[in-house]
Amino acid sequence: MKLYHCPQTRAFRALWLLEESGLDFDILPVDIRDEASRADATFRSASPMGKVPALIDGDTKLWDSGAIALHLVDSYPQAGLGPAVGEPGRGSFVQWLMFTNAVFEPALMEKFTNAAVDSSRSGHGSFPQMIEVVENGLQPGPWLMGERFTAADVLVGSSCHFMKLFGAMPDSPPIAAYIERCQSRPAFAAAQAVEAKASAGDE
Ligand SMILES: N[C@@H](CCC(=O)N[C@@H](CS)C(=O)NCC(=O)O)C(=O)O
Repeated sequence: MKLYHCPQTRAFRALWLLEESGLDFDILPVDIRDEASRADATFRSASPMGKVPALIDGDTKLWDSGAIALHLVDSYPQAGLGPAVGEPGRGSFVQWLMFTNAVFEPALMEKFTNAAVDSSRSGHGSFPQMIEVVENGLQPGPWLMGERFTAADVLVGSSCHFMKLFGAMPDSPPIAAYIERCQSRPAFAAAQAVEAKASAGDE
């Protein structure tokens, strides 16, 4: 597998997930802050919107972190990234897997832009609603799927981590503790080490 990656972007999620999986992968660096790099034809054939992360797995090209997560869970069950089709908890897992890109991120954007939303019309509801749902989802915890850490925690956990990093964190002890649990995972640290090397131009 090959991962198009750029440090300090949403590509971190895919990197963390691959580190959790134990699967082999190579990194293809792309600088999304540089138009020439973003316009590269080979990159664009893997990522039509010129965004990262993008993953190439054989003939399959994926260019959204949620899609990448679902693909890894289903194609590599041995990696144990989430319940397989037919296993208990699969439905609830898929719900959480979709939550980041469908609800969390649009709600965070609402917060960043101070946009006034009609929560009954916006698909994501509102920022406070989103936070409440995450807090409830973490009961009883420690992870969204209870005792089992899954790819859904990589997506939601990385969004919580970025929310804190960008100063949009509400006063939420359960989410603060969840971020700390995510950050203490060896795969999270491994992904951060890769990002640090990449930022130093050594990817
Ligand atoms: N829904 C996508 C969003 C990816 C995305 O927006 N990535 C940003 C970096 S955080 C990007 O590549 N932006 C480059 C651009 O659009 O110019 C995912 O989660 O994979």
